[in-house]
Amino acid sequence: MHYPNTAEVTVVGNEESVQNIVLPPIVGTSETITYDDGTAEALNYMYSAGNGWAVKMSLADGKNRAVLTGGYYKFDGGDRPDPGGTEFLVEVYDSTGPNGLPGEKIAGPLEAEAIRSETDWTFIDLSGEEIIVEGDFYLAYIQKDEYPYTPAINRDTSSESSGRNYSYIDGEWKQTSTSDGNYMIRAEVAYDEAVPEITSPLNNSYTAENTITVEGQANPNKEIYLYKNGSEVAVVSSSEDGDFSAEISLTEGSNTITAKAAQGESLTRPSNQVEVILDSAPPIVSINSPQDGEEFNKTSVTVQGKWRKKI
Ligand SMILES: [Ca+2]
Repeated sequence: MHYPNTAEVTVVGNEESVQNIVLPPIVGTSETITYDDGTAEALNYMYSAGNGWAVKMSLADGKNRAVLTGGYYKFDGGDRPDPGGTEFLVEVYDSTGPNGLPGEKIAGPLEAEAIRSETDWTFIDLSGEEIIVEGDFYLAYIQKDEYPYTPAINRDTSSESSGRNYSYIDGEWKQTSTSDGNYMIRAEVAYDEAVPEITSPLNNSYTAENTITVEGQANPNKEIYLYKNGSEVAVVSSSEDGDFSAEISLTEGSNTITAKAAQGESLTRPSNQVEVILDSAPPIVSINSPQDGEEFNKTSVTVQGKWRKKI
């Protein structure tokens, strides 16, 4: 697993250009998120292309961000369906749908090739795709071709249902019956510990102040680069505890703030993205009730009015 890196390459017409780009390795840990027991007792396939299944993946305790570096899929090695096929699509969704269902598609459809085997898993290398997952996410198997020209995904029915299995039929995600067991899809993630995290302000904050203090966590004693709407606006150092803090001036409207840390001669991936909306125009308030000069013989009164922003 590596950090992304960019380099300028000069290309001369009609000549082959070769340039090696050094990718510093990720400092962190890797994990394969697994909810099946590794042995298949059943299989499934859909009749229509475009349908499929997904497993809801949760990051390790205390982790809220990771790079999805690969997916493992277990396809059946038998002759169902006949003749079957090997092409399928990989898709990744976040969990922002209703009740935590798949929401936004983070990646895909990515073309993939299934190994149909009684023993071997199909590993899809996603490390070049820069798929960042934040919290729960779904790794999906989408059927590229219709029955019977498709591989069959295996199910582990000998262990208890994880409650994390979902079907995608005619554009709709639904949790599968617990009797389906566990669809055999696993996710390989890397926790890139060098990437800073912005802890304050919270995403989608509103302010009327022209400057804001951005606070976060990073590795100790690192240079932290802060960006506003894609432009570098501050460089600060993290403390021995890894804390950092920077004053940033805001522009009217939306300010998208991210941070990167120095990592060798390069920079890390960007941190979580925090949007701060500067709304410095005072609201205009008009009171409809009570009327001016109106008198009451009670100790409380309901005031009704409207406020609107100047545009
Ligand atoms: Ca099993």
